[in-house]
Amino acid sequence: MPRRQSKPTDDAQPADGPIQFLSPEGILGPDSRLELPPAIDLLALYRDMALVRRLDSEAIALQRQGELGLWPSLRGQEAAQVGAAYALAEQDMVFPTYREHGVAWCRGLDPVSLLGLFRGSTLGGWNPYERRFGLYTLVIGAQTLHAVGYAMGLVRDDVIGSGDGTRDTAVLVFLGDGALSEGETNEAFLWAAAQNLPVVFFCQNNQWAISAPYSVQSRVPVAQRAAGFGFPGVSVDGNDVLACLAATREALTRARSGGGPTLIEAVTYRINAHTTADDATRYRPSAETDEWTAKDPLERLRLHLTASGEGVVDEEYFADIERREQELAERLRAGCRALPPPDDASSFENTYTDMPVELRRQLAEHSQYLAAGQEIGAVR
Ligand SMILES: Cc1ncc(C[n+]2csc(CCOP(=O)(O)OP(=O)(O)O)c2C)c(N)n1
Repeated sequence: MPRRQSKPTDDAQPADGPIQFLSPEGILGPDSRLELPPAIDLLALYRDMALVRRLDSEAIALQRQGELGLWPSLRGQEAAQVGAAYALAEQDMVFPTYREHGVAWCRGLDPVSLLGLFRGSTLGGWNPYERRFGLYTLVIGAQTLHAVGYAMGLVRDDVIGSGDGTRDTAVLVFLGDGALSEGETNEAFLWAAAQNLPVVFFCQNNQWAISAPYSVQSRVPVAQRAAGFGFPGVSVDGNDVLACLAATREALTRARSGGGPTLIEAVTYRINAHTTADDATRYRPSAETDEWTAKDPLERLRLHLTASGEGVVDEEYFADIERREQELAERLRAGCRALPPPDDASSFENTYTDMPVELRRQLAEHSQYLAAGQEIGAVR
């Protein structure tokens, strides 16, 4: 049977396109559908997007040098991630995929710890409770159910709806457009709606699930799916850090106050290949990439900061960012090479609370095997 190449139907498109405050030309304007929160620190947003971009390019370089096995690049998605992260309260809990390096950065994770999984030196890399940022999930869609389960816990702990901004808690879970085709994600949506859970689903629609475009996965735009489950869906320009921040802040505020779930679609683009192991030129037209490169999230904020005439940035500001980027790059290079080798037993030990007899036997066998290998190595 031929594969159906259906496009989302025209009448299913949002009337005015995704919510946008900051145009690709760097022009800031209102959007009647959403309030722009006051007192947003534009300089901090730009600084973090720039540092996250450098983190990403440095990790790619480390992969090319053989220091990492793989790296999923976030280039092009900095505004979506930094904007969403700036909307979080300290007590909120985040469930990421494997590409949320920008959110991790804003949550204050040690950036070197992001490299461990991709170097093969750890199965996780950080304590999810220290920064309230879960471990990376490679199983597409799995984290949506983890998030919903966690949100059920928040309801039972009675930490929503009190009106106390330092106590009420929400969950922010990240997913890609491809994850919408997983059963888990649809179960998570259904359950979040049925239980009115304090969870915000933040979908970065970067247009591609490896080589599968969104158009072959769905007949309706991402944000419209929420209506079928019975909660709000909103589409924002994912390359506009302000739209991402404002929409996520509104959704998280509603969730914390007991207003239930929201699906945010951040319309963006994955500029690089899916991972460093993938060749995007095999399936993606370069004109499409060029078109999205012109909508770059950093460039539009830079244009705004330099052309607004407000005198908010001078050369020293950019020089300072450049200095910080260099420091970060050195820290990543040295930190990556210093990561300890993997603990041989950890994949056995971290599977069950009480290790079953059979697994214990397998661990003993594995340890013997490794010990024998080390002896051979010693003889040589
Ligand atoms: C359950 C499951 N099925 C398939 C895969 C293989 N896989 C890895 S990434 C990916 C595409 C994911 O696309 P999307 O959800 O849009 O996220 P993106 O990588 O674009 O951020 C697939 C199918 C997987 N990791 N897990």
